[in-house]
Amino acid sequence: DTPAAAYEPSMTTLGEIQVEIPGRKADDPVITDEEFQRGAKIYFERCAGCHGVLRKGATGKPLTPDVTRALGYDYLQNFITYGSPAGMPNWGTSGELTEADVDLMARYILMEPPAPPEFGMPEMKETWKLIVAPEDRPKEKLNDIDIDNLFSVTLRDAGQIALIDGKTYDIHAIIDTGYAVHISRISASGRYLFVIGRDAKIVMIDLWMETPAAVAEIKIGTEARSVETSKFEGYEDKYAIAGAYWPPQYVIMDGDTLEPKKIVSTRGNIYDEQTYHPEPRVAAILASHYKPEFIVNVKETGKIVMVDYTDLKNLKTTEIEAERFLHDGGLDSTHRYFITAANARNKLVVIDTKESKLVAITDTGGATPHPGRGANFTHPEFGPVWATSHLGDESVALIGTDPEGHPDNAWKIVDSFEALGGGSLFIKTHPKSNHLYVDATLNPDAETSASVAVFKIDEMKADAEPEYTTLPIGEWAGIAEGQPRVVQPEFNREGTEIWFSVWNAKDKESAIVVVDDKTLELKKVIKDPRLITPTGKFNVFNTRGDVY
Ligand code: DHE
Repeated sequence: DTPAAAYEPSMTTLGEIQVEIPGRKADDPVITDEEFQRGAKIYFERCAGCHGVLRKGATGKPLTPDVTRALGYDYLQNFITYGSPAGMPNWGTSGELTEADVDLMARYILMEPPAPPEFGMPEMKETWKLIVAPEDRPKEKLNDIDIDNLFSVTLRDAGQIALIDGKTYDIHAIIDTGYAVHISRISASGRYLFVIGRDAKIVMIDLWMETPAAVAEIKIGTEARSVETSKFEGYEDKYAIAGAYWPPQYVIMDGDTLEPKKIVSTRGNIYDEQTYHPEPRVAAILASHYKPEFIVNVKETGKIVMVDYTDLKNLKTTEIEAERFLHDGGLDSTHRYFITAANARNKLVVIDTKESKLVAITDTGGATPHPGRGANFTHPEFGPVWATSHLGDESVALIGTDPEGHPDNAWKIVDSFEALGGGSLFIKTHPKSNHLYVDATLNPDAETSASVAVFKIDEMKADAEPEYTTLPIGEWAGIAEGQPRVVQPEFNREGTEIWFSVWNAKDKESAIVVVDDKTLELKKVIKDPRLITPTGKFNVFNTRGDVY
């Protein structure tokens, strides 16, 4: 029962395709039914995230048959095998796909992409399970876990999360969630944890139970990445929202039960060209602290939609023209401004969540900004800034975020400097920390991808490139086998320790490495056979309060 099983391939175009494939006679079928099914599954699991379900392209290039047939089988087979410096993984030489699968995929993408089915209210209702009704849940917290200092750790390939104690490092629970779990978000009260998998399954976990466990679940599509809950005063824990890659839509659900209330399609016209796009995927979603609104990034059409959740029947949305390929982002330290990356356009977009208006669109000067939620700190000379690192190069860019105190710097890139190398996914600091941490997870060099750069904030200067210390996190983890990558720094509740995932292959040992923020010394290596492929870590307090 894989998510790809939902994809009903359409075989109608097969007879029309003329492509020369080495080793095949002209009248051999290009692909068999069985191969097509397998190709659809591999495409969903490995390729759709970047190239889109309909292969129209986003982070990755378009792969519609007009493009792929012009490139031809040999080119595609080579490209899938060896990858490219622009970010295409080397699926063949890394061993992640066999030679036979590379051959299959090169043939598969010559075909018309199968249009996966829609997923509306009947389908959602069918998958919705209220496991424990609100009236049957605990009336008070039944465990002695310090919930605010709990970490929800994604165990990506196990389809689970681990709840790890921020003080004792004990694993309180391992909970089954969706396929290729992506992120966790926490309700405003801190009681409910929402986890979403790539298969668009959301699992809602009650942290008050004696042993925290799932109380509701639902599937909101066939592919998704984002989930969030209402945070505005008076609406705490009232609604949850999730955004799907397929079908392109967002869904507002009851915050207590996950009952779907309202589905809104994001299909529409691209903001600048004003031409129709059939697959505008929903990327990051944040909850406004200033208004009863959700902030929804719509990737391919380049729009940020402010969704007012006070009246779902007469839904008011404000559609902001931003930039194409919106991906991830976070709030500034005052929580008033939302700063988000239009990654394939090398831009940051700034939204004022108090006025629900565009403030600025700024070029970062780097290639493919990828901030996660970003990092807020006060630069000694530039004042309050928000930082992003980049997937496509080694640079870190700082954008001024204080229009009142430092108007000349506001929404401008005030500084840019080098960290370890390209392939960075996440950057992090904490209001109590003097350190800025930058990973290099996808860097091709094994040592670099297993290390983290740390900058001292109080030593940063306007006219000098800051120096950094390299922490050999992977080495500290003491893992003998595989090529573990270090990913996503996350602080504990007090802001005294920072946690890193050491992300290895599914069948190899992984770990979480905890570093003392003051001394930059190793504090703890958390290892457990159940910690399979840890990626994201979400501290309950920092996540619900947007502390980063
Ligand atoms: Fe993510 C956040 C999409 C690959 C780990 N990822 C996000 C968000 C989006 C997204 C839209 C923002 C959610 C929000 O804030 O509401 N990620 C995608 C992709 O489309 C992409 C590029 C390819 C794919 O097929 O999924 C992708 N992401 C990855 C990974 O390879 C990572 C490292 C491991 C994995 O799980 O697949 C990964 N993504 C994460 C993490 C976050 C995230 C840990 C949350 C960061 C945070 O601090 O909030």
